[in-house]
Amino acid sequence: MPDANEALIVIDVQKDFCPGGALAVPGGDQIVPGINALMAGAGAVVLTQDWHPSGHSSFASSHEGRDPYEVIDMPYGPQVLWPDHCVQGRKGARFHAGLQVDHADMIIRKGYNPDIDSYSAFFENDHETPTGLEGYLRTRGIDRLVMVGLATDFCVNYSAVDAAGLGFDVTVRLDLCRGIDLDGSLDAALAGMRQAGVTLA
Ligand code: VGL
Ligand code: ZN
Repeated sequence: MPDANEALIVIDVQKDFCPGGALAVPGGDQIVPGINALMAGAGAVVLTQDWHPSGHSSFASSHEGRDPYEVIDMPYGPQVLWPDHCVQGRKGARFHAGLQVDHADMIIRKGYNPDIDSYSAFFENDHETPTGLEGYLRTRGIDRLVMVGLATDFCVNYSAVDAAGLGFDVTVRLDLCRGIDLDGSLDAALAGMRQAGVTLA
C-alpha cells in the first residue's frame, strides 16, 4: 500500500543532465528505470525541473571572461558558473524521454529568477526565497520524503538539507542518484547531508 504521508521527490531528471546534454552528469540516464519503478508504487510524486531564462546569472556565458566551473561571488554567496543548461522551452530542459512523467502529481520549476540560482526544490540559493513546495507538501499532510535524481552533490543535496531543516524526515536513495563531483563536492555533500540528519540509503 502506498503511504499517503510520504512523497517521492524526483530531482531534475532532464535531458541536459544526462549523457549528451549540456551539463551531463555521468550515468545520469542509468537511474531512469529504477525511478519509474519507484514512482509507480509511491503515494505522492513530485518532479522538479531546472528552468532557467536564457542569460541566467548562473551561466558562465553571462559573465565576461568567465569559464564554466569557475566560482564567483554573488550577493547571496559563492556561485559555481555552469554551461548554459535547462533553458526554458528548449529541448535540454525537457525531462529524460524515458521518465514516466505521467506518474507525477506535481511538477515544480525552479531557477526561473534571472538573478538567483536555485539548486534546492525548497529555497532559491539565497536560502530565503521559497519555491512553494513546502506549503504544497504540508497541506497534503506529507511529512516523509524520499529523494532521487540529479545531481547528488548539487540539487539533491541542497533539497535534502533544506527539507531536513524544515523538519521533514528525509531519505536519499543514493542508488537512484548520480553526482557531478567538482573538486570533492560529492564527499562534502554526503557529509553535509548526514550532518543535517538525512538518511542515505
Ligand atoms: C543542477 C547545476 C546547475 C542540478 C542544476 O540539478 O544539480 N546543477 N543547475
Ligand atoms: Zn541549473
